[in-house]
Amino acid sequence: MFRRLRDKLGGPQQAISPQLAAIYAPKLVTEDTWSELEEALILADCGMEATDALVAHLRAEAREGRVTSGATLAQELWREVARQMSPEPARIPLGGEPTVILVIGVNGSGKTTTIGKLAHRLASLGQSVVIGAGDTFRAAAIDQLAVWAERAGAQLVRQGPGADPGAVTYDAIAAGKARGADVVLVDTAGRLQTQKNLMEELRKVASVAGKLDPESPHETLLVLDATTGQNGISQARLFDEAAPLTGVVLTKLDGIAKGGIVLAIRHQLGVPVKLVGVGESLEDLQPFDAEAFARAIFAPPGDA
Ligand SMILES: Nc1nc2c(ncn2[C@@H]2O[C@H](COP(=O)(O)OP(=O)(O)OP(=O)(O)O)[C@@H](O)[C@H]2O)c(=O)[nH]1
Ligand SMILES: [Mg+2]
Repeated sequence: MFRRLRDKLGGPQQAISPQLAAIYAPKLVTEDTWSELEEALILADCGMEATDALVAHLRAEAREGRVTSGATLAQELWREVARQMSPEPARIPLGGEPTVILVIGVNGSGKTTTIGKLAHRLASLGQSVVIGAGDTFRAAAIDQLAVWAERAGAQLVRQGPGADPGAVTYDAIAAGKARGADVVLVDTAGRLQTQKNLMEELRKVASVAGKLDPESPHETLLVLDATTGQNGISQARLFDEAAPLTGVVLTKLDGIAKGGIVLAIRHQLGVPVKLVGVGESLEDLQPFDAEAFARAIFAPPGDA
């Protein structure tokens, strides 16, 4: 993933932000370095809490004489990010009969694309996949999913536009059970975390998913656009209230040298990143690798 992400970012020199690059350049770490670092981390969407924790850690390292130059600072920074991001492996266990994965998030974050890529990935691992077209809001959404399902060789369970998303979810899980599928992926309509009635609808979808199997949904993945910024925290918090999250999928990581938002989410909500999207094609979904992520976003180019 690291190489692909770096490639996608258009070359190693563009992988980290110019602000971080400037801090890594000087030979000596001075008092100014800390405020510059703080600013660079905020600009990378790390959020105040994670930023404070990182800066405090690095200052302590400096006091111990382990961080003296821009180069040692860079090393310590990306390694600490990797450490913070990897307390547990980001797995999606596939033990359910079938394993039900609910995919949620705001409009345009990449839910449907992620489902297509995930179906493809699972199918290539020999898993049989059913996809539930739970975004019944627009006819085009169902058609878009049908294209992805066909490409991935997955079965699609759909109803007409305007159908009850809970009913589609129920049907998809029932079909998955009847057909002995390994995984059921449920797409949902995009919604703002502040739209109370739509969040209530999501709560219902999650509870309907539990009717055929109390363990279901086994996974509830919040799809988050890496360019979202600090609104991602509010998204994670409010979606989690409607349908308790088991993980985050960070999409569009190919577009920017940001992504610190996952650090903020990990720090403030304890939700792990499980997958990352690094492009629009079928192969562009990768399991989250804390070290690769930390290197790609925080390590200086020479450190690759
Ligand atoms: N560059 C890039 N684009 C992505 C990625 N994931 C999704 N996209 C693009 O983002 C746009 C929206 O993706 P969708 O999958 O339709 O998003 P959605 O969350 O299903 O949107 P709604 O159903 O309208 O809420 C599309 O143009 C995708 O190709 C990614 O990892 N990288
Ligand atoms: Mg969609």
